[in-house]
Amino acid sequence: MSVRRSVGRLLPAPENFIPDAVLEEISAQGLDASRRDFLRKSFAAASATLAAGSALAATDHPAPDGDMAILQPSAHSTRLGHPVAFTPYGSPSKHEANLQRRESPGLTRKRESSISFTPLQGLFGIITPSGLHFERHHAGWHDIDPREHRLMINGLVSTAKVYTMAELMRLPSVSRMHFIECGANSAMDWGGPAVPTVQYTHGMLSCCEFTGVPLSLLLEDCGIDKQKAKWLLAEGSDGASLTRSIPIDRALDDAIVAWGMNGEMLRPENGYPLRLVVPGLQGVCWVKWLRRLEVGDAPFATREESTQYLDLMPDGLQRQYTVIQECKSVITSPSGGQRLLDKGFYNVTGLAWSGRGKIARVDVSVDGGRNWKTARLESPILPKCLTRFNLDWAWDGKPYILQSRAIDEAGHVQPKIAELRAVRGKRSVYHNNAIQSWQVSAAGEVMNVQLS
Ligand SMILES: Nc1nc2c(c(=O)[nH]1)N[C@H]1C(S)=C(S)[C@@H](COP(=O)(O)O)O[C@H]1N2
Ligand SMILES: [Mo]
Repeated sequence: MSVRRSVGRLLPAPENFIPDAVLEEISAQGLDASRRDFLRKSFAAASATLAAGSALAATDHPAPDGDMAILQPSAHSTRLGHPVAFTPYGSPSKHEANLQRRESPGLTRKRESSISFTPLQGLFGIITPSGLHFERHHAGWHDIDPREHRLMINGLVSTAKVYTMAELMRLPSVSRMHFIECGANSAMDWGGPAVPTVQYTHGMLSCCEFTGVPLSLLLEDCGIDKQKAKWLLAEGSDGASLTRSIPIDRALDDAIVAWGMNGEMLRPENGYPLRLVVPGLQGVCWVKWLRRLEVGDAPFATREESTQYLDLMPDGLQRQYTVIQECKSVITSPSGGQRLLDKGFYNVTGLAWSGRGKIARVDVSVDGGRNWKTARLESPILPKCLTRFNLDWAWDGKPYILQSRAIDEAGHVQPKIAELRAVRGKRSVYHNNAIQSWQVSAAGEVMNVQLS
């Protein structure tokens, strides 16, 4: 088995396995032998309990050598804290400042036509906090006045209509959790491992609860011609006038014309005040700052589907209109750029998703795909939504290669990178849903690698 490592060319500050503040504390305590010992012993205890069948019990163990400092009141427990509504709109703790959307250096020439990646390595569960949702703009973002925003529906309908935001928000709404993944997610790794962390390998991926009116309701309201309608054009009101053709069966299924994200109005970067939510379809179809929908009988062959977002096949032909994001998963921790602090228990955790429905199973391998164990899927398990998986693991200090492999309810199995390249070649850009490999060295360092 030959292994290609990431060159680490784009290495940012290391994305640590545990929050920075805690890590700093551990290194600050480096000379404090009793504290260091406590950490060691609790990790060792955790791995011992793991062998006995219960991995979690170890967290209740008191510090074996005693840590008397905890019995002294700390400064903040002897005085008043900040008043309520001190920050009328709350922000994360100052100790979490390292958890950020980040740009990949050198990826694009202009920041208005660029990408910022979600820090998947630092998130729990399945929901992406709104401020950490990845961003992909073709011509920058605007903060549009909702009172002036309009949505037009025209084309193969009996009555073309223009809706104000107030009119849309009076209609019966739905709220659903879905992932959004840019078709170019993991693109940098097509030719070989290129970027160091999961933020860059998989961070064009987010998952939120979206609220809005079902698109089918609006199309019915305008009297869609169901005989002739085959495609829908969605147009954004940014400088890119981004337009994309959506197959009508997808549009009439679970698509939402959305104003809400994670319980509040969309963030401006993500399309405020209105965006199209097309579950399971690649990100470019989720048109932001949505201003127009046109019903047609053929695809519209816009820029974003005739010169961009094409799959270059090994025979040199371009494949068009591949919209569905196929079954995929990734271990988010331990992941590239992190370091295992010591031998003992680790919760191997990650995310799985499929544009075709629910996740049925996730397998995890620690030996580069020779042996697989079925991971625990945590609830909720929803269609076209991220699913969190976990697997108990006791690290014995030897080198390993960690992988996850997702299977969806339609029976699709996430492919190996070699299998994907055999069909799609090495020069593709979009729709890389290959199994990700993270190499753990004997020193505990985790690196992006590919197996051939
Ligand atoms: N109007 C408009 N809509 C757009 C884009 C854009 O640049 N303009 N980018 C698209 C692309 S390529 C992706 S991946 C998603 C990204 O959505 P996000 O920025 O909310 O993550 O929006 C899509 N919708
Ligand atoms: Mo995208």
